[in-house]
Amino acid sequence: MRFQRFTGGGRDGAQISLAQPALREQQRGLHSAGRVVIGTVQGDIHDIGKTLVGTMLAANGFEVHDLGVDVSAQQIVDTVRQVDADIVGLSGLLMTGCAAIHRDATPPVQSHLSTSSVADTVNEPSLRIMTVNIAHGRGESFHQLLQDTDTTVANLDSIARLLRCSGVDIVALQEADGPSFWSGNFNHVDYLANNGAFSQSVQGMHVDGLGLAYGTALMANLALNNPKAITFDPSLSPVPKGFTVSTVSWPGSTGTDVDIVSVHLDFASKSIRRQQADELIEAVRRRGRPVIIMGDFNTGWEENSTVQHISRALSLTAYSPEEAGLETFPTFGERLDWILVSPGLSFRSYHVLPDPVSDHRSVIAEVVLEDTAKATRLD
Ligand code: B12
Repeated sequence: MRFQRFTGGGRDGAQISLAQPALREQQRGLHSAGRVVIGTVQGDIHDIGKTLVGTMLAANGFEVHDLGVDVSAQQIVDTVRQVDADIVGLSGLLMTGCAAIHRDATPPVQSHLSTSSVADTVNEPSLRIMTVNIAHGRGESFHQLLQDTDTTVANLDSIARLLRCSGVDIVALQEADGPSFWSGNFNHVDYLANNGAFSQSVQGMHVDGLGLAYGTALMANLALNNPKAITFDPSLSPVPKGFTVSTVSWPGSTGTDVDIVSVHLDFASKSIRRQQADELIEAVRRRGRPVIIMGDFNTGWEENSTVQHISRALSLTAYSPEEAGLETFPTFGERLDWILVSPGLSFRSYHVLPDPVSDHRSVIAEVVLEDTAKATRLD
């Protein structure tokens, strides 16, 4: 199946509904020029352009099966088979729908080493960043022990497709496995870097032993300098957590180095989270650079929460912290995954992606260096 991109538009819904009866009248008596299945892809509800196109096709003698909006790949495939369609037309205006369109169209992924370089992947003075808790490759299922390796690989393939489709420069991963008996005995970060087309990766194993290895990681198409992985004081929690940090040179701005952190904080106890946060704050201060901290903070923006504590201590900004609709943990409807940026950096865009890659949803943002001030050092 080939996809073609259309641009343009500019009519409104009222005009379409006025035009439809007349067009249907005109269509009567014509024999079908072909069967068309049309719809707006999953996660997307924009339908003005799609309806306009469907109406014009119907007026020109096509038999149009309009599936409406937020249509899954399976619904499309089923209808194509059912009506024996000649043409499939998919509409999608959201960048986040891109992975849904590609899900069934992308050929099986082969392992390959990325050949991309800083020069050919980053030419804007902004950074496209993403954070995602990949939950040991279990997708939305209950536990990784209960699934076979093929399922783990298929789940990671979905994440790799999302990463390629989103075109991010840097991604922060949490619950990212090294070879572990419960998730196929292979390194998930290496697999995602190869299949998601990242040239660099840094992985911090906060748990390592007894056949299990996992933690936080960064993958990028920029040089990841001064990499370091810190596991929080293990006496704090029976399930060790920590963070991975590296420095990147801001694309297009000589001399601006920024630390990028992928962090995972304790899920069970606020006091443990607070102590882990203090370790993180101290380490970030010691490095002395502007910072972007991304990850699973296991806490929302409520009064005095750990995410607020970190933001305040390091003067970091979160994107619209009180805004509804940016929840990342659907089970409890909570916003647990955050991106915090230093003064001098700001968000050009920020989205929570609908793709069900794990029990968490991924967050994608474009961050720009403000013209007036270079990002502030934390000393
Ligand atoms: C109207 C609109 C809405 C309306 C949609 C109403 C409706 N019933 O469709 C509402 C308010 C609901 C809406 C919601 C949102 N929107 Co909106 N929306 C727009 C807007 C302003 C116009 C789109 C439109 O209808 N254009 C007119 C039609 C006629 O043109 P068209 O869609 O391009 O269609 C033409 C071609 O593309 C082509 N075509 C289209 N489909 C098909 C299919 C086939 C088969 C073919 C052959 C051709 C074809 O032919 C058409 C005729 O020329 C655009 C901005 C813009 N100027 O495009 C943002 C825009 C698309 N929305 C945007 C966003 C982010 C959102 C929200 C996420 C906002 C939010 N935070 O809630 C939500 C999305 C919710 C969801 N899950 O989908 C972004 C998307 C950014 C991105 N690339 O990811 C845009 C680009 C605005 C922006 N600059 O930020 N939106």
